[in-house]
Amino acid sequence: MARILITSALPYINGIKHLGNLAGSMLPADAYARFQRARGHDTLYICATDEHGTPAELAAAAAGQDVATYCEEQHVLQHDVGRAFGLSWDHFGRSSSPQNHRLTQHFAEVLEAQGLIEERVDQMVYSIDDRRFLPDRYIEGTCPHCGFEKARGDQCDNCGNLLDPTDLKDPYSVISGSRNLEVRDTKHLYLLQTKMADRIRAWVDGHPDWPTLAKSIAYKHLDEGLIDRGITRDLAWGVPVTKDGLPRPGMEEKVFYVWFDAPIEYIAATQEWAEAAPDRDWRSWWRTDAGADDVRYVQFMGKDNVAFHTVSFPATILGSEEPWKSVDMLKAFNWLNWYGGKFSTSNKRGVFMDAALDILPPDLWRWYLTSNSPEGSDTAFTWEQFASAVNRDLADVLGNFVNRILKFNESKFDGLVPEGGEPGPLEEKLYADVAARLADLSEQMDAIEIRKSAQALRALWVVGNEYLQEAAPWTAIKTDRDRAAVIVRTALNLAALYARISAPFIPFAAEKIGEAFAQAWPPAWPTADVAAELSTVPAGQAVRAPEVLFKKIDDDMIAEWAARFGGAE
Ligand code: B3M
Ligand code: ZN
Repeated sequence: MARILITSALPYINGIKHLGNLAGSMLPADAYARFQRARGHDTLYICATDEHGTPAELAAAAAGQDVATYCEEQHVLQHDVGRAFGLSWDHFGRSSSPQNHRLTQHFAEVLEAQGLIEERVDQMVYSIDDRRFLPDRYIEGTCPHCGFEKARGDQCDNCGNLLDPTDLKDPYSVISGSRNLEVRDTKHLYLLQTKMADRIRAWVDGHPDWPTLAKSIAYKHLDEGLIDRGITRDLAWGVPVTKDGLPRPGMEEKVFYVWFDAPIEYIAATQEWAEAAPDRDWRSWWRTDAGADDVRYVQFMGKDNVAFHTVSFPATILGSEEPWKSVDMLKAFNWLNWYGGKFSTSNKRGVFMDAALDILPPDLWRWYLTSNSPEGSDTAFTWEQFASAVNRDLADVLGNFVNRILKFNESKFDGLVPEGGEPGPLEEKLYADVAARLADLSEQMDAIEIRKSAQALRALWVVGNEYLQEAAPWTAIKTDRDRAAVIVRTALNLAALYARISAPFIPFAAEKIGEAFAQAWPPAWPTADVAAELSTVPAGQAVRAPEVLFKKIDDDMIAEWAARFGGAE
């Protein structure tokens, strides 16, 4: 039994996330976690809301709430909608937790002791009209690298370069639009990443098995040369800056930069998880001096978060010289776009997690978003593709197979798994087909190839339909009841197997199918002995067809949703 630690990028607190966020981090992480648990591995899937920074403060102000109350409410909303999507987090924490405050302050103090943090008098952009220093994200301007005119103070979304706000040309305040900005002196802490460049490169070199997307982003930043990063901000909401456990003189009004504390929350959230029950040990997951050496740590994130996880966060943990576990496999995703443009909260473009569940069950979205995972390149959501994934894969292939065999069994064998007969050549061929495709599915899941895994799963569903078509129990029943019994028994067992192997992707429908066959739940992943796996539902057992598993999507529904959510223009 292996131990597998999984984290997905922490959803930011300012509102329910859209389907693109889900597709590029939490959903694939969940499918992977479910798969590894089914295989019997000791699996811990940790996520949390990322709650600090200016966007949280401003969103709270816009909602007319104080920021702590706002975050508390939004955390519950995100938690609940995530659960409703079937996200099987072992813990969904909060970066504003006391654990994260303590750990963030600990890292800063240790890094300073290692000579990797220093105080610098900094020039920060002050907005005279807004009467405040402007944090990175609230300054936009022209990117010095590529000329993009809406580059943010922390990063250019066009060329991906990390930025400092003072790098921007022709900057303006995002809050007021004012260009009445001036640069003022203010003292901040800097993380000396320049001193860490060689170590971080050596560490990245040690991970040749990362997907190209993750490696190329990491090396791009290393090749361009790391810069020292300011890790404090002039804000009230966040982790206060300390020295020796007390407010740091001269920095009483400052907090750590949200990107400094957010990844630390992966660890702190594990502490939150551990503190909720006596038999849980966070150290064995995160400290290599306490057993974490044999943990395989897998991170899931969108490509815009890769730099922070391959440069900034490693600088924090490696720089501490303490025995922390670092990531083994970094799975990065491209964008899921909305009809070629971006999802946009402010312009109400695209579908958000809560609205998605208002109109359709979670499995339909889960299937579309995994079978069309933005892995190799950006992917565009369209209602037509979505309907096709639902209708052709779920309804016509899986749903049809399960429904057909259960209904046939009800009408011909009174809903009891039929007895009699011996498997023949068609069954032998089926075992071989299923074994080969099951091996493929397991291999793709292990490799975290989400699209290929979905394809392999679909191929397994197709095998069942082909088997039924060829074996034709409706013909056999007229002349040879024993032969019909073998076919029906085999097909029923195949449906039960589908429940088990489909659970990582479509856990709700899978469980419904599993219930029809009284399968132990959550299910164990099948072994390679397919003949044995296809005789676990014994003759004589009563099985009952579930309600319609997947309702089809028709053109009227698409027209209605296209009007409601925007789309092709
Ligand atoms: N919250 C994602 C974002 O808002 C960010 C991920 C943090 S992972 C430690 O872009
Ligand atoms: Zn740029």
